[in-house]
Amino acid sequence: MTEQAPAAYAGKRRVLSGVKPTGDLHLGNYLGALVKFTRMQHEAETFIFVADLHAITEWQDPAKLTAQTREIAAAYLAAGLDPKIATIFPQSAVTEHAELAWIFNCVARVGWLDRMTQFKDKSGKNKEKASVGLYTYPVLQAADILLYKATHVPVGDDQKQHVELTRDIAAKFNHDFDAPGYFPLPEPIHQGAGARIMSLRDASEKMSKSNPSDAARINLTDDADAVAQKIRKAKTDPLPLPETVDELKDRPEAQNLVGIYAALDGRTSAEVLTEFAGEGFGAFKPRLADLAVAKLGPVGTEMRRLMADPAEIDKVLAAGAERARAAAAPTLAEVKKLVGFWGA
Ligand code: AQP
Repeated sequence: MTEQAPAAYAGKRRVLSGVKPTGDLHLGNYLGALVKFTRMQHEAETFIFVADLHAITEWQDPAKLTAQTREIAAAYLAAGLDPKIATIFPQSAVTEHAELAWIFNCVARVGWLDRMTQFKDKSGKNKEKASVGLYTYPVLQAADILLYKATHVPVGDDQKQHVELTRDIAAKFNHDFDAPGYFPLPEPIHQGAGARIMSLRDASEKMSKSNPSDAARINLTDDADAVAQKIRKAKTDPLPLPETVDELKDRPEAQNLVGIYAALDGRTSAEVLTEFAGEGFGAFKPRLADLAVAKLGPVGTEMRRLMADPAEIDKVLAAGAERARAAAAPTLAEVKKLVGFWGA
């Protein structure tokens, strides 16, 4: 579908994103999400949620879900999100997300969802046993975005397809309910450096909270010793670092570690190689560990301080939920009217 974003939205940037409370936040989440959110809050009206509705597409221990939700909020704040600027809230506290998702379930086509590669990746060989929620979660994502009429969505490589789907749902809704231009067609903002940090144990997989091996990721709450040890044990090859990025192509582990160094230091991989070409991992890894500890240490310390005061985090989440609801409720009311629901 090719509908253009209407002129009414030109210049008004509204950005939305979130992280699932599914376990310990790691370096990939930090570089791929938190650092970018912190920058975004100064460039656009920013809504950042804790994606608890998405989290339960795979079973979460109820006793841990609340704590994990607070942990994500603590990470947002520790990374530099300012609740006076950005709206920070738990997704489930704004029930409009689920209501709009249902309506969008009736707009999206089965064929569209069948093409989503993430479902295939996440459900693996056990597709029959995956939850229905996991299958339709890109529709919930579309509701998250369009509820706030977000114009831009920061995405990693694996999420681009979902923004396309969101655009298709927006265009079909606008068409089916005779409301041209009602929903804007959001644009993906590509993440650039840090878009995909890979596992330290197997560079063909991304670093992920749900990987059962803790050694595969650097958690934001790891202490300096743990960070250094995980980097020391990270899988590598015996060759020295090359002079050009091109020569890293068939060396995924080396490419990953150089990429992590570059993202943490705000440089390109090429610049990092200029400094380290010819050095072995014996020399490179301790330098990477020092850099990781210097960058992540203060974030972990602040997260621990915040997590020791859950009431403070709850205050931020409650205030954010109220602000988010105020933005979301008018959209849902209009949508219900457009759909023709009684009393709307
Ligand atoms: N390895 C990664 N490299 C760069 N960015 C990453 N993100 C996640 N992993 C990496 C970014 O973090 C944000 C939040 O992701 P999420 O928790 O909502 O879902 P996810 O992408 O599925 O993250 P995980 O850690 O892999 O969680 P699990 O294991 O529960 O599925 C997103 O912006 C994502 O791009």
